Amino acid sequence: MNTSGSCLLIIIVLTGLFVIISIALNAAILGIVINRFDQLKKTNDNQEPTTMSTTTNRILLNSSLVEAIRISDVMEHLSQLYRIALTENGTRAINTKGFNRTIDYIADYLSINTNYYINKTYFPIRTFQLANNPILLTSINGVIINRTYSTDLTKAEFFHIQYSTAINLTDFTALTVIPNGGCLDEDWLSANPSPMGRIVLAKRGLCDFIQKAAFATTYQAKTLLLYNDGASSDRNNPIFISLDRSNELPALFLSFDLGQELANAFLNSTSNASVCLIIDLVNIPPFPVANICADTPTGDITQTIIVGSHSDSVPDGPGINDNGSGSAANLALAVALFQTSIYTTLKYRIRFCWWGAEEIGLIGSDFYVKQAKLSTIIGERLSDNLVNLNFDMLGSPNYVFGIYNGETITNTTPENAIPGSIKVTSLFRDWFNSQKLPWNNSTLGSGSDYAPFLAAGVAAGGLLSGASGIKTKEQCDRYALLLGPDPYCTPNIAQDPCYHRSCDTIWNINVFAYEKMVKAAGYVIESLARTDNLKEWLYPTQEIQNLKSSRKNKREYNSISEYFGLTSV
Ligand SMILES: *[C@@H]1O[C@H](CO)[C@@H](O)[C@H](O)[C@H]1NC(C)=O
Ligand SMILES: *[C@@H]1O[C@H](CO)[C@@H](O)[C@H](O)[C@H]1NC(C)=O
Ligand SMILES: *[C@@H]1O[C@H](CO)[C@@H](O)[C@H](O)[C@H]1NC(C)=O
Ligand SMILES: *[C@@H]1O[C@H](CO)[C@@H](O)[C@H](O)[C@H]1NC(C)=O
Ligand SMILES: *[C@@H]1O[C@H](CO)[C@@H](O)[C@H](O)[C@H]1NC(C)=O
Ligand SMILES: *[C@@H]1O[C@H](CO)[C@@H](O)[C@H](O)[C@H]1NC(C)=O
Ligand SMILES: *[C@@H]1O[C@H](CO)[C@@H](O)[C@H](O)[C@H]1NC(C)=O
Ligand SMILES: *[C@@H]1O[C@H](CO)[C@@H](O)[C@H](O)[C@H]1NC(C)=O
Ligand SMILES: *[C@@H]1O[C@H](CO)[C@@H](O)[C@H](O)[C@H]1NC(C)=O
Ligand SMILES: *[C@@H]1O[C@H](CO)[C@@H](O)[C@H](O)[C@H]1NC(C)=O
Ligand SMILES: CC(=O)N[C@H]1CO[C@H](CO)[C@@H](O)[C@@H]1O
Ligand SMILES: [Zn+2]
Repeated sequence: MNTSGSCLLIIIVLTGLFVIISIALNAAILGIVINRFDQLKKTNDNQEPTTMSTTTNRILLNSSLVEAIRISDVMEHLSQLYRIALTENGTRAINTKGFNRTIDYIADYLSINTNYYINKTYFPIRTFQLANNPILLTSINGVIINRTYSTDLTKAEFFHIQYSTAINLTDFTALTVIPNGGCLDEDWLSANPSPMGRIVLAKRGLCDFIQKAAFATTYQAKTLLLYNDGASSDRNNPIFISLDRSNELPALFLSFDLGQELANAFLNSTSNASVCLIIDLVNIPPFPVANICADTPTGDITQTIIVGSHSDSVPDGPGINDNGSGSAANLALAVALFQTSIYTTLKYRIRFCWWGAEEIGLIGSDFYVKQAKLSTIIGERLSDNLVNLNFDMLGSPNYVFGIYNGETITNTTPENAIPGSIKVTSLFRDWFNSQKLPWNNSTLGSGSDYAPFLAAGVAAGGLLSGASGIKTKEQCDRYALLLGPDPYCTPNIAQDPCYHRSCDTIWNINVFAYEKMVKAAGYVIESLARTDNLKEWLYPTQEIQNLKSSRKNKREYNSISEYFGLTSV
């Protein structure tokens, strides 16, 4: 008997059934969701575009990419992402099979349907978990004290620091106090004895903790003890801080009193201060996460337009609007650009990227920017990246047509990035105005993968249809002026009530809004790519010079958390 033969038959039948069911499911989902919003597509042609601030007036009326992009293709990709989440325990979060299958789907689809260069880059993600409470013993003039660790920081003499590494130092080891808080090389060079191999003690202030840790690493300290500065009554207790995920030093945070006691003992030539400590962590090996980028094979590799979205969801849900909607749009745009051969006529390289691990802190895009800063390979250097467009959530059910506003860039952003970001903002506004569509400003802050680019001085822009922000009555009314009454516009609830929840499914997409957003994205990509001297347009030397002289000089940021100031000074 040929069991393998009958088994094969069953597999064929089952596969066939699955394909039929899949197609039917897709069609049903598409049909229902599209129908639901069809009735809303009644743009009033007599309506004048509202006076919504300045634009570039540079409309590319025959944008081929806008014409080529099909919302049905975008929805098909979104259905595939939803199906992946359904079969993988309802999530596409990093370190799950749902995430791996998401990036495989994107990479496979691109390699079958385009001739783009596809690059999957893995990077490790560290997690941090204490196995036991840390222990800190101090010895001052031979008096040994077991210091108090407590999650009640008003009682604690010291506290752990997130992303500290583990250490088991059971011999008393001498201290070196770093003068002036350790924010400059000269502080570390003048410290005596030299910090190398010793436990260093640095006071809060003058620069942020991540910078102090970076110096401690550079000067090869064994462990970093930070302590509060007592500058006011709320600066006595230890505080909870986080270092970079890439931090390689053991570190603890001490109260002002304890830090002061150790520092005084160190500075007193007749006395002696040393410590021993144990930081015991759960040993979770770093797990790999990937970014995928796909490059058009033509176009100047030293002038690249980066079109990004993130590929992961939160653990709690399938992440179809957040941020599957950005990923699916990005994929459909990439393939449409290829299939129409538009890419061959563009002067610049377009690089489509799907960043991993956005949801836990923009890790994938930050990794990309860090690598670019280090790279000397032509085409991979930071300077080869002209602009970043970010498409995160595009189909929020109670949507706004949100355009990242270059004027809202944080004042920690290097000046280089500012004029270009404002121009990109205008391009998006041009499109919405020309289509007689309303739009809203959205903050270009720290919420998504554009942030590492901005922090590195690369111009950025993009779209956001709304997350937990509330849609106002005024907004509904204002949108209705241009779009006609919308029965789905619900005032006083979130723009995406399913944001970061399990109900962020294929039903959570407003297809009408989604289509407009995807077309706006297509318009801006093509418009930028057809700009004659894009570099000069985005980085006008004189304007940047003027900005520089009018603002106080901004420094380079070593990490995204430093840029955001997550680690207070
Ligand atoms: C349409 O776009 C093409 C390609 O950019 C351009 O050469 C042509 O002049 C444009 N036509 C019109 C009518 O704008
Ligand atoms: C599925 O998710 C539930 C709840 O989030 C979790 O407890 C369970 O371990 C997950 N199962 C798998 C196979 O990942
Ligand atoms: C995802 O893929 C990576 C790389 O192939 C692999 O190391 C990892 O174990 C996979 N994760 C899961 C949860 O399957
Ligand atoms: C792939 O990306 C990595 C990281 O950005 C880069 O180092 C490498 O050169 C890229 N490879 C190709 C073939 O582009
Ligand atoms: C210090 O205190 C901790 C917690 O109270 C305790 O677990 C540890 O054994 C003590 N160590 C010494 C050397 O006394
Ligand atoms: C620390 O090292 C000592 C011996 O050097 C060992 O007895 C102890 O179990 C270690 N503790 C931890 C938490 O690893
Ligand atoms: C300080 O410690 C060193 C070694 O730990 C020791 O030799 C020295 O006598 C101590 N000095 C005082 C004043 O306790
Ligand atoms: C320095 O330490 C010695 C020995 O512990 C102590 O007697 C003296 O008061 C200390 N001096 C100062 C200025 O704290
Ligand atoms: C959004 O834009 C509309 C104009 O379309 C304006 O009336 C409304 O105040 C804006 N809402 C917010 C929250 O900015
Ligand atoms: C968007 O913000 C700009 C200022 O940056 C303002 O001039 C404009 O009126 C705002 N537009 C809307 C629709 O809120
Ligand atoms: C831009 C946006 O809102 N999208 C969400 C996608 O995921 C990131 C992480 O949650 C959120 O911060 C963004 O808000
Ligand atoms: Zn999210």
